[in-house]
Amino acid sequence: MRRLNEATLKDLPAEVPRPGYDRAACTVGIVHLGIGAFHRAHQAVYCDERLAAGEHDWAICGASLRSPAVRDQLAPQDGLYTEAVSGPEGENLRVIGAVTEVLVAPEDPEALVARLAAPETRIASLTVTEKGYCHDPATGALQHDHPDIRHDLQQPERPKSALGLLLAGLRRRRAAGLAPFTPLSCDNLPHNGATLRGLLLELAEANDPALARWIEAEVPFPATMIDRIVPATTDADRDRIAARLGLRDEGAVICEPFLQWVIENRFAQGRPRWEESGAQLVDDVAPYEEMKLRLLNGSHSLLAYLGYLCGHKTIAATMADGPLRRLAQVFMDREAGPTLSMPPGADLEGYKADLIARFANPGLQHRTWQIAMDGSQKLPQRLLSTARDRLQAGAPIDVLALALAGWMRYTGGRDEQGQAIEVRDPLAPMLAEAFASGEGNAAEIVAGFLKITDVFDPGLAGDPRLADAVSAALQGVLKKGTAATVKDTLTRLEG
Ligand code: CS2
Repeated sequence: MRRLNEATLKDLPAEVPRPGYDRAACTVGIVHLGIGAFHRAHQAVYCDERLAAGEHDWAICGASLRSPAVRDQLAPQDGLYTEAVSGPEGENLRVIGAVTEVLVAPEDPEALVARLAAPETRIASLTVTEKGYCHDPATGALQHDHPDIRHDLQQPERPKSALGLLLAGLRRRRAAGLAPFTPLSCDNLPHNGATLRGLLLELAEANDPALARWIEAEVPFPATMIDRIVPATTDADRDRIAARLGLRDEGAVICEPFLQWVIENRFAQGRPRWEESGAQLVDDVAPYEEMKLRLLNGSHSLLAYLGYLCGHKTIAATMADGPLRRLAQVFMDREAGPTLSMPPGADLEGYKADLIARFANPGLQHRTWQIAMDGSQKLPQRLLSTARDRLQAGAPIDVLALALAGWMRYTGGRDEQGQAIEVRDPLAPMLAEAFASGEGNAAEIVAGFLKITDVFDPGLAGDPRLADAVSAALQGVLKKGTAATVKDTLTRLEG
């Protein structure tokens, strides 16, 4: 079957929308680090609309920091790919044209640094996931002993990490007398703009203090809250889409209808008019981000670990399991919701109801295994900050404790049938060791996990209320199994 590309665009079925603008006349204004499915289904969709509206100087150069896979998918397609919006009523396809170039950093770091330093580049955005920041998730400090950071300190002109790449681009702009680009973190981290700023300054301080002073004075780091559920695309998805397009698309992305982007309005050299495509430009992103991290991502992690252990492959299947669906609701109503300082005018009840419906979306095959990945990097902001606030208020944490017990049981590496779990996490060996060394004793296992300072700060780790609640939940999971413990917890909390 022929590939989707500029030459075959005209052969698409008439009902599939496609870029109606002259892509060849567009120039790159944004370099995006981490061109995975999420970026292609989120920021690139907003940019596609702005290009269509005539803002021609905001096309995207996407960069992969590790594998050439996305470049190999998109290069033969001239950067074109399908956004497949999948909901209860079916799937709508649309071809996106905002990505006009894809680079692979490890193949040619110089090409990427040069792109970052080009005068037309005014924004450098990132979706590199939590672990891509090379920081300690519990404290937020830069990991100076991270192999990529060590490399970037020695070879700042041929960087590997996202931080090193941004710094190299900024260094070259400063040397050339150019204004900086605006670094725009689009990852699920608390205070993502300030976090990125702190880490970049720490890295700059280590080998170029004058650059650090320039960044402090000249570079804004707006915070963002990003939201759209975008599961990894499968071969079955690609085959289904090819059958509808009549063209093969190796770069297609599958996503839900929901789309939200809240951005702090602080840019060094302008930005596309994203607000005309539905983005919210605000002065303070923090309440939006907290609401999303604690309710959406917190529930997601809870459902992923407990759902996986109950034998469910996807979040939709987990939501079809009555007690687990109920537990997500109780988690939001009783434990996470009350800790939030809500954004102005937000409707908490409506937001939670929408989340339940979004998780249950039968059009998405979002694997529990995918969300379970990198828990050590995710849980501090998704569950542990909530637990800290609850404990400070003297409030109970039964559901949070059960979610943490599920994570510990999962990262132990065997499911309830004794089958190996492929645990993906930068700390996987440490987590497996904490589980194994407890020798089946819940309190010992929990004590082993609480010693992992990358995840648990000393205040939380030393709070006996946390240790006791998680030990009690884990005891249930180990003795009775996850499904029975979920039911017992609900009975205890709700009668
Ligand atoms: C998910 C997120 O994989 C995960 O950990 O919780 O990717 C989630 O789907 C997005 O943040 C939704 O905006």
